[in-house]
Amino acid sequence: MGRYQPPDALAFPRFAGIRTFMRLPHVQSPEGVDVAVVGLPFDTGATFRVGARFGPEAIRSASVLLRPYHPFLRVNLFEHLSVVDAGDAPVAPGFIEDSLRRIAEFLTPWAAAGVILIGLGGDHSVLLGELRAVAAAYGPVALVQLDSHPDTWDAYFGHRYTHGTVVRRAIEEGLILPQRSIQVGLRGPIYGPEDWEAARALGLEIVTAGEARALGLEGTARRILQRVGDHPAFLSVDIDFFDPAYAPGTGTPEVGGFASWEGLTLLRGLIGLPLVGMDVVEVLPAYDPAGITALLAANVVYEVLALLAARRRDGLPAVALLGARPEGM
Ligand SMILES: [Mn+2]
Repeated sequence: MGRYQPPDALAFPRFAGIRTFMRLPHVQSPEGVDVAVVGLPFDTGATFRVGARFGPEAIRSASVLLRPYHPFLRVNLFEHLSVVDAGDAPVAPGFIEDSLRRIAEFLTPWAAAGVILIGLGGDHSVLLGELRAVAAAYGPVALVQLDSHPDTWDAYFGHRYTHGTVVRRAIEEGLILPQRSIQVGLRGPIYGPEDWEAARALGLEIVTAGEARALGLEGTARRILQRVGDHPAFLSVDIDFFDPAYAPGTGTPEVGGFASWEGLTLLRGLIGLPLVGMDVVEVLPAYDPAGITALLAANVVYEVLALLAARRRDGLPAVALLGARPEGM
């Protein structure tokens, strides 16, 4: 079993204990850790509703319901992985560029130690902080983005750092490789065709929600796996990928999205993806009175932990850090 894992829920019930993610140990050093869950409680990069700063707290609270075995991938998460909750990254509320720097600084030693990062947002702008830390460790990564929006605007009200510009900034900073990256789930009213054309012009592959439905969940998963190949990948799940009927608690909801089971099934299809990090962002508890959005977000993380555990179980190697990889990878 992994060095760090949750307490046995049949000896100490799930509703008891301190609310870390899945009641994992709160550990602040990367030694002996395979995967670290980190809260990113920043939300003033949002262009519409704010309040996602309370997302990590809500996701942690919902996550205690999760159990350790994944019946479809037939894997016990903690038999293969040592997982911790590293707490929250420090942020400066209202000051996005400073917060992104603080997030990157907080995450850098974890990424540099080869720990796989799982970020709990926070609005989508936090992705830039995560990618700075991850790219410093692995070089530019393949971004797999499940989202109803491409987040590739150049500016919003003349400002370059918001949750709607984060992917363009990441490309400009050389943190992701557009030719290995893919965005799935785009839909909804947009300001003009340029909103999506800009993402394609940056070299990203786009699979709109309609195209994903036509491809089917398996076909869409195959497209993602083909696009990434064996390149180190970061998976970013904006909870607005899901239909607001399933995820109402979010900043910029778009109807016509995916059901919970569709998204979870798509994630399961990504088995083998060489992940070095992931996040689930834009969970806004104030608009989530029944807690279903936070519960879904916790289950998204569970699916990814299962993918990581299955990769270990199947004997696939950990993704090598930058200095340890042959050139060109
Ligand atoms: Mn987004």
